[in-house]
Amino acid sequence: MRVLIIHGPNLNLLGRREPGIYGSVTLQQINDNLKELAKDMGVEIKVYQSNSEGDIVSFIGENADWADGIVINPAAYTHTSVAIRDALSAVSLPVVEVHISNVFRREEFRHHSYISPIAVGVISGFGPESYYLALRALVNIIHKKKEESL
Ligand code: CA2
Repeated sequence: MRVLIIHGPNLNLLGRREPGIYGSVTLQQINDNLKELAKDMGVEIKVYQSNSEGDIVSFIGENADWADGIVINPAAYTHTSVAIRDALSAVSLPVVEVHISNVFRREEFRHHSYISPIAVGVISGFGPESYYLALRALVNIIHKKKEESL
């Protein structure tokens, strides 16, 4: 089983800026923990971070054939990007949307997501744990899909 992990803009700053909102764990630490968790579950992951909407769209398109599912924190593009939503829809893979913060406790503009309607689920507000929960949930979904298609 293979999963893409995609981090949107500014998440490379995790642990280094705004620890009050996003905590003190770095993106490198989150990725290391995801790799460890994936290994324990027998899953291969490919991790990608970009500050550019177009590069995220291209990455989704170029890696879809390799993957069985996608965990994505689209960051600010959650609230703005029809292009990322269309790219995710086009590849027909299960998508889990992740947020470190609880977006519903924050400003009104963060309450709307272009991604949620095409995701199988959303995990928001558990800090870095949101990513680990998302990976576990996605792996369960992919297992079920594979069983159903047997
Ligand atoms: O809570 C999340 O994971 C968000 O996706 C993070 C985005 C924000 O725009 C979403 O509404 C919710 C922001 C990511 C920026 O990350 C930073 C990390 C450290 C310092 C500054 C920004």
